Amino acid sequence: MNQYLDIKPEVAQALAQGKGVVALESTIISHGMPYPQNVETALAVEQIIRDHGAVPATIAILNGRLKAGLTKEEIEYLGKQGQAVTKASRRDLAALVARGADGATTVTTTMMIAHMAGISIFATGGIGGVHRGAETTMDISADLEELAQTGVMVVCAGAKAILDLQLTLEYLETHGVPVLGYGTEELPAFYTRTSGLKVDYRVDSPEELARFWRVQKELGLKSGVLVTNPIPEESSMDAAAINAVIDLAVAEAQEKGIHGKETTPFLLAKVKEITGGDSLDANIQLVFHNAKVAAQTAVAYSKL
Ligand code: PSU
Ligand code: MN
Repeated sequence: MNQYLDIKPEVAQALAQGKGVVALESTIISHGMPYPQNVETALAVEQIIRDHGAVPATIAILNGRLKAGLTKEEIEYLGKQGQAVTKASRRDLAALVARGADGATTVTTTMMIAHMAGISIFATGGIGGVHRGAETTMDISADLEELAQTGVMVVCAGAKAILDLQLTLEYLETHGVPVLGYGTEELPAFYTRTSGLKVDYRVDSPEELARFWRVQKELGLKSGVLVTNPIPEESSMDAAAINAVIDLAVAEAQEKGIHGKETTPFLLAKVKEITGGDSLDANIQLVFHNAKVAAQTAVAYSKL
């Protein structure tokens, strides 16, 4: 057992009994949504996972401890802190632990801590990827590297078009990360159900996802798997409208010379600022949908 890791008793018990457990990230709470919707969403997501027979484990770093499973109060704390909490990627982990500091975990660090705890299925909203213009900026999210090397299944709604989705798929292909479409052959683009790009394989049920995951593990493949689950039709946004907003946000980030770890939070905040409540609502609904699919898959996986 990792000496820096605390597994919440409820989560530890579920793991010991071979029950389905679903990991959840905390950057989506601190940096992804405003208070109090962030806390309400995080708690509702945990409830959805329970309603589908699995146990949620929201992941973060608190007082230098790697936490697999948070209390309601801890989720509330992170939500209120918001952007004041360090956005913790792989390179931040040792520094935060050594200093006894707090960190909100991205997809990368959530995968790392989930894997340490023995949790292999994780639900979120969108992942990081290859940014537009990465051929000169070299801005590629550490999330892709983590998918290449850490055996966790990540259920998301694809990635936002703040990224170059085609290059993101190329990168995942190079690193041998399977990209699955849940009930679709097309890569969803977070706010919209389609992107015009194809996923590697279409999968139509939690049982099929669970079998795929079981075989990936039994083959000794160490990488993760990306499951892309389209936003529910009734919550999806108009592609032309949202893409116009994203173009504006990307242009402003370039003008202002935003770079490094600030880029993604800047773009997300800009899109939210321009679109107001609509994009937030879509964001919440797609996370709920991903939580449901991940919980069903975790339960199916626990029965194999
Ligand atoms: N994309 C979103 N919402 C998010 C993030 C990305 O649509 O909340 C967050 C996730 O935590 C993701 C991180 O892991 O941003 C990626 O940041 P970067 O691009 O700096 O690697
Ligand atoms: Mn980056």
